[in-house]
Amino acid sequence: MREGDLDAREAALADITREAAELARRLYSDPQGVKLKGKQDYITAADGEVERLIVGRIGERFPQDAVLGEEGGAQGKSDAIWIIDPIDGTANFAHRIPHFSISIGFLSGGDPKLGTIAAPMYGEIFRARRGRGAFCNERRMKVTEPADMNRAIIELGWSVRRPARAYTALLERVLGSGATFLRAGSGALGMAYVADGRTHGYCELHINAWDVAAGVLLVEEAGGWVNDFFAGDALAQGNPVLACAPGLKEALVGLTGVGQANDKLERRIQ
Ligand code: LIP
Repeated sequence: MREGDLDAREAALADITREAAELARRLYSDPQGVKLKGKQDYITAADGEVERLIVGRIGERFPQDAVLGEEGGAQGKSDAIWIIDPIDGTANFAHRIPHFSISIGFLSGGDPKLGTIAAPMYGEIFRARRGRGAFCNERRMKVTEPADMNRAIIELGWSVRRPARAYTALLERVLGSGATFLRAGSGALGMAYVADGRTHGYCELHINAWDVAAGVLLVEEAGGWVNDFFAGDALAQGNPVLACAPGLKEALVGLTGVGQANDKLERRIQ
């Protein structure tokens, strides 16, 4: 894609992200239509409303582009595709826990070129462009390397999409390495925090493309390493994800199994 076409999409993305963040912020105080899509898999009216706003704005400006949204699914056929999670951390949002985000990634040629992650209740917008670095509001982000694993903070995402014992086994290995962990409930924000050096790694044994399409680019543009998340049929099926400071790659790939040649970890555990 030509730089000029990316310039136009980067500018549009900034406007759309601000508008979507403002809408989510308004809807947060009284979440409506809270339902379960499955065990511990929440949806609210806000997920649909925010996604419709984002998809509508993209359609107005780039009708030729394709979109993939968590709620609305795939629309359009193009090599230029927007991947949208309108409320990432919906379980938190549904319970008025402010740790949620809006994630919008733009891929061209199968590679993420643009990404934003907005945290409306924290007043933060994380953004990146391929080859142009990553920023939190106007401050440049950089991953941080802990001196050793005893100082490392690794976020471990969890969902019912993988067996609980796969998660507890992962947790035991990570704690056994001397690191500490957290699970905050928004994979997108988890990736943004690695990019901003607030944590040193994010791992989830299965996550969807809309949760991390922007986060992968943020971490890479902040000097971090991410496994080959977009391999195979990631857009339709999701994949395991591991993102971290480069110095922790070897240790975390060993501990998590994600990023190894065939990182189908859960099969080995069962
Ligand atoms: C959530 C992810 C989180 C994962 C949850 C869920 P949602 O996304 O951000 O990392 O552990 O299961 O997938 O459903 O709130 O958009």
